Amino acid sequence: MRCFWDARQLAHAPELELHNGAFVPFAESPARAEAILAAIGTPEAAVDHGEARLRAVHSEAYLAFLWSAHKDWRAAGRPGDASGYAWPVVRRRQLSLDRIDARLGAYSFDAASPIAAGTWEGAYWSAQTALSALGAVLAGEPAAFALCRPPGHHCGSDYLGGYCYLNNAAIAAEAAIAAGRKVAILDVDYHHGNGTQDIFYERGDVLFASIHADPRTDYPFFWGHADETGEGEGEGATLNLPLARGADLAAYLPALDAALERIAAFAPDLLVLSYGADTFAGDPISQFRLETADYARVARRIASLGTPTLIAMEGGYAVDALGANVASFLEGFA
Ligand code: OKP
Ligand code: ZN
Repeated sequence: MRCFWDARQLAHAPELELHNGAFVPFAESPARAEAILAAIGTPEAAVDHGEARLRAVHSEAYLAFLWSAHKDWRAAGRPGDASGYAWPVVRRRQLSLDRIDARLGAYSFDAASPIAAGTWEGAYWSAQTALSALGAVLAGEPAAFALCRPPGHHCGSDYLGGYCYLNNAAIAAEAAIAAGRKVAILDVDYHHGNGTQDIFYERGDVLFASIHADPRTDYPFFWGHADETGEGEGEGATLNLPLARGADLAAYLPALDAALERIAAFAPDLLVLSYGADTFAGDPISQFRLETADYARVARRIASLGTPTLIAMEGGYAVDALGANVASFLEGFA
């Protein structure tokens, strides 16, 4: 399978994550990409498709914020990575505030996504990697893999969160729609893809289906519940299939079949797959029990749809097993 990647994605290298009052190493590390690269062989370099493709999903104001946030942080005399601490949860409204702390609050929904010096560059090329792999699928490949990192599925049109800054899957989906394709998105990361869901929530022309840990127990908590089915023209075009912690392949496959059945009924001519390997039994921040060999079976079932597919990398934090898990998935798909 053709694989895409750009070394500039490594520029995003946040240092630490504050969690439960203690500093812990940042889980979404450049080492994740290195581990995948070591397992899949030499990928093709991403091609720059420009910033206009980003603006099809993200607001101008959000992109301007993301571009300058770390510089603004430093200009304010602050050390390390930029990270917010105050959020407008109550009566959120449009205010044009200058203070970097206010802007971090306005454009984030959690504190899990620090903005480092190279965050814009890394996120920009992660999105370009998704667009480049999409290009291969639009040109006739049955499937292509985008080694996106940082991931994207928690990020909405005007907010970051969950290690995500630009929504790679949504950006690729919009580009595919612009190329005349009917698009479905399947998200199989352990965590619900709340940003992707939000972007397409009122759209009937894009199906969003997701299998993930029940948000009653797991991040992102506030979205991904089974009763979220879309709104307005999008009513019925969102499908959430939350599973209890501890799910193994036997518990996973019925949900996968339900998602695939819905996708087949929607009859897309292009599938964007948000693939996270954090459903792995050994993942340090997740609680499902898929094994390395299971990814080949999951991938084979998804491939059996026969729909041209862009596979975009999302999470997966067991770095020692990550390469093998991704390779198993890609081999199963092919
Ligand atoms: C990103 B992706 C656990 C903290 C969890 C955020 C998780 C983001 C996951 N110690 N914080 O969906 O893999
Ligand atoms: Zn995840």
